[in-house]
Amino acid sequence: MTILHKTLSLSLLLTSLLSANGLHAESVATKIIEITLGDYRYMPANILLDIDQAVVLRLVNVDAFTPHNFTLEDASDGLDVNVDIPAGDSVDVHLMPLVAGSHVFYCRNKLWLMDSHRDKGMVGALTVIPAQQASQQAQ
Ligand SMILES: [Cu+2]
Repeated sequence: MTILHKTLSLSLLLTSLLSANGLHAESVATKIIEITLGDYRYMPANILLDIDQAVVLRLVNVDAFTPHNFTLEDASDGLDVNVDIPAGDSVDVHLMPLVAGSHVFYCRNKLWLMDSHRDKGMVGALTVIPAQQASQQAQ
């Protein structure tokens, strides 16, 4: 293959990549995952995130009187969250998962002399999928 051919195919490749990006601009926008908090549960309780993909967790507390919380402790890979969600309110949490792996999240609320919300079942798992697995999933 001559240099001219190589340059030409490279520029064609770039053009098609750029136009593909243009077409998919909407889907590349930050993904929003809605998690409902209520009745001492997270729904869904198992969250899958793609590595290096910014995401918004929209935490919606549907309980009328009970405040909840979302705690995820892993400062090493940018997943360090501790937010309170008042009854009937919602909070957006922006995450950028940088390391593949699985993490537990839970509600740290507890009334005096009562079981903690975590003990009542308010716990879930957030799993960050490596890039290779994520692209296989998309196919
Ligand atoms: Cu709670």
